Amino acid sequence: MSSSYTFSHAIVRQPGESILDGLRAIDIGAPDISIFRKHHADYVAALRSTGATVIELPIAEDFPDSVFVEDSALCLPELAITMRPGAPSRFGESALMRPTLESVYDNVVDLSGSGHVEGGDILTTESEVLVGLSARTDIAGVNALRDILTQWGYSLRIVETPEDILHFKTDCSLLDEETVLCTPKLAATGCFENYRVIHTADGEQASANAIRFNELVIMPEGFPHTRDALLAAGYKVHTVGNSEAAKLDGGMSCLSLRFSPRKRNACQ
Ligand code: CIR
Repeated sequence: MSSSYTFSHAIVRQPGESILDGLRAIDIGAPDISIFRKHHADYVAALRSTGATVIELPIAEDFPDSVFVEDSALCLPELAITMRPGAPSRFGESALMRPTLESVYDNVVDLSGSGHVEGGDILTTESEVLVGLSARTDIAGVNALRDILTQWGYSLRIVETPEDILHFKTDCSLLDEETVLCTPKLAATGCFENYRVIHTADGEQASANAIRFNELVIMPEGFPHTRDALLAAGYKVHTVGNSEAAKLDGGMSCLSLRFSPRKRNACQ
């Protein structure tokens, strides 16, 4: 079993009206909430279609970006680690997520210290945990995360998130044990030298934020050349609209926490 892309569970949170106040690098217009909700429902249906249990959390209007649940925690089979988001408006999202993690995990650990890490900067593969330093993830946070991961037998490798990119995983996704989907720009940093790399097609860099979730590669709609490359490589591809989340720099990975907890009775 490949624990890096085979999952029994996912956690998502429904988007609220306050998503209009969500963070964004460049303002390209307000997200349309009803379209966002439709896309979100399609995303949840795609996760569920693989047989996974999807825990849908209620709207949290106090946290405009809380639909992007991935940034609040790192979920591994043995434990969940709550993050310390680098964006001040998102800091409280980890405490908000904690009770749900406790309901499915025996071990929930908080990232300690004064550093910051957001889940979007973490790519867990079969052999290592890659963490990209970014405007949201700093070295103090990464060192605190390394301390925890080492205790649990994981190896952490620090990588580079290109400067104008929000998160490491904005530009890459794991496809299987040895393969990643990646923008040429991120691949050029050399971080995936030991992996097989499928590049996003020219002009389709925004398709890099996809997820491998059980048998599916779930990717954003509107990137036909990258989609064709994935189909040609033998992946089962499912596309979901992402136009509204993209206005807030969000993509497929940001919208869920994905995991298979080793817990006595992990079901909801
Ligand atoms: C933010 O800037 O924090 C949100 N608007 C988008 C977060 C996207 N999350 C992710 O890439 N993991």
